[in-house]
Amino acid sequence: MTEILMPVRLSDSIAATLASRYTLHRLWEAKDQQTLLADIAPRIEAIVTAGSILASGMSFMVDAAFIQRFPKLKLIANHGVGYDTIDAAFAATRGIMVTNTPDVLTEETADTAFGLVLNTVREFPAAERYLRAGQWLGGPYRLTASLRGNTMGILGLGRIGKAIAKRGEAFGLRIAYCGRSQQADVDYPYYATPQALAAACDILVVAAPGGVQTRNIIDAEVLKALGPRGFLINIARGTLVDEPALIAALRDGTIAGAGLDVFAQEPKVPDAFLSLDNVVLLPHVGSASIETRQAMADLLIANVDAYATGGQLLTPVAECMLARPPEQ
Ligand code: 8YV
Repeated sequence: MTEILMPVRLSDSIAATLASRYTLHRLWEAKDQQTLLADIAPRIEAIVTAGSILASGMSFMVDAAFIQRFPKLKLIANHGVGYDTIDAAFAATRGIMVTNTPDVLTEETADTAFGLVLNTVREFPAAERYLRAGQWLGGPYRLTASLRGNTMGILGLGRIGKAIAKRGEAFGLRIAYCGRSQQADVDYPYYATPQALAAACDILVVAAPGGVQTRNIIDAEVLKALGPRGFLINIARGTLVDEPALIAALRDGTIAGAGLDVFAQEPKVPDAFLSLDNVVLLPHVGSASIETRQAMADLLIANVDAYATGGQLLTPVAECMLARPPEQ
């Protein structure tokens, strides 16, 4: 029977389904993880993991050194669209396929992004705190910025970025974007750098993949370009934002506010954010609805089943598509 390693805890129903079909090893439960790994590594054919951990805390890196411990490894199935914790390029060179869960979470994540936009610009969470604290009795909540007529800059105009853009248009925002390259079939104005995009927009939404290539690309210079009436929204990965620079920019008014669903070291959130009023903070709930998480789980399991039955993987990541030998 196919042996699968689950290094981190995913939902209990994912583990139960996999355990009913395969031999599943739950690494996070082992008292001595190294001994378990040494024992099972020669037999493991698939690793099932997640970019950001649902229940057990810190991220688990499926890097080159880890991958090399498994001589029979053929599949790394990721729960989530972002797979920055997996060295997919290295896996591809070894003929190991990596799958993720795109599309099924696009609309949910875009909804979350737009919820953050509204909450950040119109200050709804702060206004609610004001009401609950009984302060309304002393006078109305202060007036906020408005959405309409502003420009929303999207860093990373992929599937999720485009779904956010669609929502932005419905709310009367102009859209602009920045990405690795200009897209021929997209009419929105394109900016070649995050700084140029920040200078041209009022609300900068980060929707690009994490990983070494995008680490800290939202730095002090980008925040300065966004300016004192600008807002930063991040629903991608915390690693794209230089957090100390963002904290400084929120403190000294370099930007007006921020809405964050993701952080550099989840689930740890820098204390400085908690004491700031001009930032809205969410605990990485971008895709976290019952329906969407079920769809993600179904797709993850379908990829594992496809591998185990010799079928075609549903959603291999780009690195593996390129490395795949031509079809016979
Ligand atoms: C999940 C995500 O929180 O898809 C992603 O990349 O960040 C989220 O949908 C995460 O992957 C949970 O496993």
